[in-house]
Amino acid sequence: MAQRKSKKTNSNKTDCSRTGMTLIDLNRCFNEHLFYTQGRLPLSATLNDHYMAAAYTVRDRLLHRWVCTVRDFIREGVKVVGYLSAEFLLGPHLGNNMINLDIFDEVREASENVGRNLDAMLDHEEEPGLGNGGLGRLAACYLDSLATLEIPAIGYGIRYEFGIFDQEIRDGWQVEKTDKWLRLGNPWEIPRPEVTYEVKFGGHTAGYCDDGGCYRSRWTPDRVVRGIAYDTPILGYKVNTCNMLRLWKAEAVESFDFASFNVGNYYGAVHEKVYSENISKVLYPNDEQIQGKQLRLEQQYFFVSCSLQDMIRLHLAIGKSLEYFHEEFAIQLNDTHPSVAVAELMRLLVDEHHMDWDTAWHVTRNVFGYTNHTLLPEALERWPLRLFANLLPRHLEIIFEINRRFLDEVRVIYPDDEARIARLSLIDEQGERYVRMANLACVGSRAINGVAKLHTELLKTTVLKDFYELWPEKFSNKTNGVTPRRWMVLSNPGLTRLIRSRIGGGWIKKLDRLKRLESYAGDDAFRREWQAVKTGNKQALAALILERTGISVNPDSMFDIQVKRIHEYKRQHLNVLHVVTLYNRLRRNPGLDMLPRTVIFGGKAAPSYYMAKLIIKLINSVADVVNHDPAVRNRLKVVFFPDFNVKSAQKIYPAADLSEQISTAGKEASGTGNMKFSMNGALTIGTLDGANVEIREEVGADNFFLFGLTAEEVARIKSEGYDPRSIYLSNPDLREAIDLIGSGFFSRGDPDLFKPLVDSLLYQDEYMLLADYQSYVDCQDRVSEAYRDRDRWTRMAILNVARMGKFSSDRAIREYCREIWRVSPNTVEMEDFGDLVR
Ligand code: 4GP
Repeated sequence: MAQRKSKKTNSNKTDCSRTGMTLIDLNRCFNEHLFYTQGRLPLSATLNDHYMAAAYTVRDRLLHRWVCTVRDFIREGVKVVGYLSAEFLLGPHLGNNMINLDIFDEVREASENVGRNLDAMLDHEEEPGLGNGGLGRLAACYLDSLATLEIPAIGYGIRYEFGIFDQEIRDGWQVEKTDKWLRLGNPWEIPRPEVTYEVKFGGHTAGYCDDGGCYRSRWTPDRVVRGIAYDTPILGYKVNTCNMLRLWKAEAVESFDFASFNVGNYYGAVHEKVYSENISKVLYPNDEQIQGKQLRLEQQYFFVSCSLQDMIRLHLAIGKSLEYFHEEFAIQLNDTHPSVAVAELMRLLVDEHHMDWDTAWHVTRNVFGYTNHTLLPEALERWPLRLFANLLPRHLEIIFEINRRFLDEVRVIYPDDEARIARLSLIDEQGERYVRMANLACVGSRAINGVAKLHTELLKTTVLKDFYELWPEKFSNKTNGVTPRRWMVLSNPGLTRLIRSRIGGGWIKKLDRLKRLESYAGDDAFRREWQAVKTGNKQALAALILERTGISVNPDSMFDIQVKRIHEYKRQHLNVLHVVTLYNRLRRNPGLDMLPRTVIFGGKAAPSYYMAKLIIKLINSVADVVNHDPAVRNRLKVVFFPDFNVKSAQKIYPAADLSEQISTAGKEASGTGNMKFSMNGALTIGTLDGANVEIREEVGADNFFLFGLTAEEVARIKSEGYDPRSIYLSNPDLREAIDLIGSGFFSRGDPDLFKPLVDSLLYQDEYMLLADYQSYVDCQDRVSEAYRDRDRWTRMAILNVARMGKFSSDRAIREYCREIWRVSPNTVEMEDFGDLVR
């Protein structure tokens, strides 16, 4: 055993409890942490003590690799990726790190040796929910792939004290609860009180002449906040590269205002502390109400400024001049949230490091890349000019100067095209003036990308059309991907074992190798084993559903699942219309031979998004009626799984038979849940939207249930005048479903409850549910038909998994590295630090 383990890693020591990888080392380390870190004897240790001891045991191994990685950062002078993101939706660390260290079985044994079940410990971990959904989870997958591909990288973000709210369901409604993820401590982070930067806000600017006679601007702020670094190690899969995620916590520069304190004003004295700490207090749910929230802009500027100051410090530490900053760092802007970085880097270079404007602009324009994640107009950030000027007066001056120079260039290319110039301007001047963050990101970056082929094409022809016409060479597509480590190996151990038994484990790093599974699709024995794995996963989910909701579901029914944020464009209510249609069929014909289905929903609604919350209430109301109607006889069950997050997602994706990806074509930028479902052997029912298009291309049209209008058709019908009411009037099944909802049947006789939803469908139907209804229902009938032939279904599922290679985040990161960041891997050699680590 010891022999085998020492081969697995570069750490060939077998006698070191802090770095060794044998069961003996791990056992010893675990007990030491229980005793010396938690201060417990095994007999008195709680589940939390055991979890902490396991976490520290694993963390010791990460830190060993981290130290070696950092040593290379400095020694090699390698180019580093700085990934700036306001969100990192990491999910629990323990299991993932055990997978990446390849010590899962050993830690399981070590925990059993102290009488603790590993699953209970994994379950105990609070996940850092530092993100809303897709964009934040993508950032987490990308960190995993960067480390796995041995690319030196630092993720930069905010250490929110409260992450995305916890969702409870009360009387069918969503209720938001504060996410207190730090309550029991966080063993995965290392505070760095010595790595701090000051961030200024407000005040005014004044011009002055420096010693060399140069005109400069001096910013006198009215408030200064300190950012403190908290580092989380991010280890790659079976490599020694351990990158870091550096999150900033805001603190007051002086915790107490002694002047106030001395005159007895205690509350006045702590005011600044409380005020400053607010900045990293809470993650904003991505809500329409965000626009105009000063604290949100403060958060963005706060983490961007700390991160850029940190990168500049690291750059100067290796003895290089700042003129070469863009050769040592590639900085990615994860959406527009960090795009104030363009102005801040200019400020740091010009004002603080006294670089001339042109050189600074050259560096800035060459260091940034910008990823756009959404076409929804309400999500395109813009800040009222007044608010921006009050908070960041110097940055506004810089933005004006960038804009002046930029528009001069544009005028040369498009003389007299004032309309185009107005559209390209960094400042929106129609009515109240705004700073347009997407425009700032485009002007300040050397590369701009969308996140799926269709999305990138739509970017070029709609929201960023003018920029595309100006700089076509800056644009490229980088279709999203997800990490198979978390989303297959960790979430679906049964499937992983089965796949390994046939084609080995090479696919975990080279997902294309799953192709080799294709030849097993026709193998009876393999298909049976495959079905057994799926059934096991469904039984586990059924148990969890019972525990969380009290609803008992039948694992032999088809698990038809839609989990994602609740939004009208994602059309959870189209799924509900299908459920009601099935229910109507059963009411009409109680003896109907219907394929039993369990329709499972999950997802959070932004707290101020009324329609999304009403959709949750509708799902629960329909569930209540359908699940209790004896006439249904368990042929249809509806579940709303509360508090969908990374942890529960790991149990949900592997249990799905059918994946619902039913957004209005042209609205979902990419989607990544669609990839996770498919990798776990679910078949997709979907529209030609986002990455669905490419998933279908890969798995083959025969293995994908397609329905609905295309993005082009959506646009055309809209422009010709869309009339949802005429569809309602001409389709009896649709009318029956909508009328049943409108009648109060699902709302204890109250016809008003769902009226806003019904009216919005009948009179606007912005997301064209009615136009796609019949096509969706027909497609669902084909799904049921296909599922009845279990062998055929399983064959299709195997082919789906076999052909998902493209959707590994490793592929996506390789493309970013090659085409945007121009960085290459650096193999980290382990070093035995002698007595230092014994
Ligand atoms: C999401 C997009 O809605 C989703 O389609 C995409 O897969 C994901 O980003 C990652 O690229 N956008 C957001 C957001 O999460 O906040 O805009």
